[in-house]
Amino acid sequence: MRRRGGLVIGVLVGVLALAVAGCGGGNDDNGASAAATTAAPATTAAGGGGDNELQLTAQGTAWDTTSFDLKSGSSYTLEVTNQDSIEHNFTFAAGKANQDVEGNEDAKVTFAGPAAGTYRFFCKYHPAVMKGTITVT
Ligand SMILES: [Cu+2]
Repeated sequence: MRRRGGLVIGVLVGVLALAVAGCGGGNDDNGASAAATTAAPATTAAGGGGDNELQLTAQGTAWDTTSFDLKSGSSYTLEVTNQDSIEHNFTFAAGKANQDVEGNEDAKVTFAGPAAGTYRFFCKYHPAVMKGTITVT
């Protein structure tokens, strides 16, 4: 009985270890080449193709960039870097973007340029001070 219980626990621990490893938390660079069936969201912005890469950084409860120019109908991937310890958010309603970014983390959000016009973006947690303008042509 006792041995069998130990074995079950051992198996469970093994499964948990696999699950944790599967989440890929960070920078373990073991050269596992064959196993990757899912496309890893690479931290390097090397993805080829049509997406336009944009960058936005939050620091001191402020954005480092307060204006973006987009083309209507083009696809964009915005990487939001949060250098604060508190959570921020990128909301761009016309692009249906609403992305939280935990403290000291970054997140990517994709959206398409809406119809030509001038729009607002902001952090929904600090909209009074973290806001900017998106101009679409
Ligand atoms: Cu904020």
